[in-house]
Amino acid sequence: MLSTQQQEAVWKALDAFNIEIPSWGFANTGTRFGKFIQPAAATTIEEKLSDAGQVHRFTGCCPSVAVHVLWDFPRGKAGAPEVQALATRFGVRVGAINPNVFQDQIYKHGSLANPDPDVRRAAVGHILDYIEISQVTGSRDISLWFTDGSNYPGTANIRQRKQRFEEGLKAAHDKLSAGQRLLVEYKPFEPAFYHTDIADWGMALLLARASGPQGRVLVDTGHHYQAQNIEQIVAWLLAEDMLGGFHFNDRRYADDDLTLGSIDPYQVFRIFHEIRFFEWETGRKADLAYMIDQSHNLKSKIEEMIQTAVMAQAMAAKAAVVDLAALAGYQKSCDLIDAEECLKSAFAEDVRPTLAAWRQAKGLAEDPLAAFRASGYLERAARDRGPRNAAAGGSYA
Ligand code: PSV
Ligand code: MN
Repeated sequence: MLSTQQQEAVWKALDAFNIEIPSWGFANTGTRFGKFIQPAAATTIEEKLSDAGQVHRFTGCCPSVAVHVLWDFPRGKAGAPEVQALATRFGVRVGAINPNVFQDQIYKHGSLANPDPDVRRAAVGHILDYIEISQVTGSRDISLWFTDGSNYPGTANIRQRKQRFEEGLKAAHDKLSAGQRLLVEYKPFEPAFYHTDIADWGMALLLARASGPQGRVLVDTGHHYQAQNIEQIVAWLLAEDMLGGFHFNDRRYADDDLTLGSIDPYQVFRIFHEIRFFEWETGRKADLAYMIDQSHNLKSKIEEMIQTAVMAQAMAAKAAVVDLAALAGYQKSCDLIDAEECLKSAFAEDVRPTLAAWRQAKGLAEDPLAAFRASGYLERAARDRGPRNAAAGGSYA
């Protein structure tokens, strides 16, 4: 049972906590072995934003939607005001803009790191167009993830590729408005299997810094090797003032895109704890974009996104009840068992009653998933979209 003081801390944390949902989480996706089509899956940006609006309506903590330009802006820049208007219609706003410089055939050997200057120019050109879109939609963050890399030793000049990345990212950074940020995401594998140009947080940090003062690192929790200590990376990036935000998901093996906290909720808690500890110790608010990056192959998509948002809130709430003053004291005197118990006891707290009370006070349903299920939205979507999904065999975007 939480004390009154702990309940207040949870309340404050929930008031300040929002998490962005990805448009691609509502579309039919799969693995490289195939896709299982869902009748209610969204196939247009209108449907994706409508679904996202449902997640926000029932959770109250997902007011913005990350978009992938190639998949969500079929008319490119020209369509940006329409997408913006649709988002407003469904009660959400357009969040991070994700340029796509990986699907076009010209990117077979990379984008910003491609040895061919024409391809590099095209990639920079695309990113600049996408930044213009962000300026129409009022999006603050440009999230950059690249597939650049190589599959076989000896086939790429790794140092030259690094330099080309520095040049390309600088060019992108130059186009940002004041207040915008360039978020550089890293991933150690896939689709390149020998080397990925931005393979880890250290490389992303160097490139984000080289891009300019508005460059930051984006940590996707699925983009690490097994057993890597992600909260340590978070703590270091916070200390360097270089953490821009997260792509949250869970994983068992690789970049599995599983529901946040479905495998290791304690890790999510530890990440939130490091952020709160940083804020408490420095007296500074960490300026972070919390985003979900999951695509749901088997589970029902809107329901799964609600599950994720609820899990994120619960972990943020548990992190808010860690007694930081006590913890700092135990750490200082090397009271290992007390320090460990202090952290673990917060994780063990049942925050659900406080979450329910907070929701009720905000005019939200106490159980967002049950309320969504009772709304009949999913059945209506399946009825309306089913024939199209069946005929098209689904579409990735
Ligand atoms: C790549 O695995 C990634 O994490 C990037 O963030 C992409 O934008 C996203 O997934 C969707 O493919
Ligand atoms: Mn990601």
